[in-house]
Amino acid sequence: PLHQAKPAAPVAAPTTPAAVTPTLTLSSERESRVPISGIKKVMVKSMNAATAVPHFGFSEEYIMDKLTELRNQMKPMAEARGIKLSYMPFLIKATSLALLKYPVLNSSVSPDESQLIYKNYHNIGVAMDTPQGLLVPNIKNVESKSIFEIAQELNRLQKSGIAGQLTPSDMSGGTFSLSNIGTIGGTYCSPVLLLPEVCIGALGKIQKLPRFDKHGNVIPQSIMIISWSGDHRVIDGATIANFSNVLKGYIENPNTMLFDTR
Ligand code: CAO
Repeated sequence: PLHQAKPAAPVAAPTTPAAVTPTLTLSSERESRVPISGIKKVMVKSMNAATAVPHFGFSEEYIMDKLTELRNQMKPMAEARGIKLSYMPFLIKATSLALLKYPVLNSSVSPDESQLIYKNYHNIGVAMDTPQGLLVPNIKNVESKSIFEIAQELNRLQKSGIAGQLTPSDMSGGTFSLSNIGTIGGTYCSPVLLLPEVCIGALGKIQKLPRFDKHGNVIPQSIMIISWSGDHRVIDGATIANFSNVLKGYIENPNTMLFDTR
């Protein structure tokens, strides 16, 4: 599950978790109780709120061969500039470009459910597994950032997350979220909305799988599945499917991003 952490104060330095550490031997105590506090308490609240919203699910395969090749080519260049380049910056940019065509996915529903609020900025949240728990800082104004600038910001947020130094500003104002569960493992997922956002995507792990080419031959392809959840009060299946098709175009032919990137 996801939650939008909006703590009033910056996240404190990592605390020693009171949680039970996995061991191969069971404690002699029959049960033990651990308080649900801090970030975990925020998660309880935001996830409870999300259950009030009907979620619509949609999954698609995205062929990653060309993006893998491009990333492999650019990774050393980014490294020479002191930046680690994963797939995420490309996927975040591609998402923003697709959002330009389907802006309703970057909107939110007003609290009284009488209006849709379109956001003319793409603050894309990235779910992070941090020592404090699951946090979702966002990259501000992705629509006007280059892929390199997105990578720089993602590196900064990742380092801050590990150091327990993400700020309220890093974590507030998100308009859309991506969760790369594939870094840990797994293919399909059923992500929970981070209200008031109306769409979230969970990225599965990239796998080499057999698929048919247009001549009917079996070929190996690098495939990633993205599972989307949308707020079905205001987002219909066709909108997510159309958005996904545009995104698929950018991911599967990443050079086409050059046309539309500012
Ligand atoms: N499939 C296969 N490989 C992947 C991958 C995927 N989906 N995503 C990333 N990788 C690769 C990266 O390219 C990188 O490879 P190299 O070492 O060759 O460069 C390596 O895995 C490690 O990537 P990373 O984790 O450092 O960086 P990232 O930008 O891909 O992801 C972040 C950043 C913050 C999203 C990730 O570290 C993380 O925390 N993921 C967990 C998110 C999570 O908990 N989601 C669940 C939310 S719901 O409860």
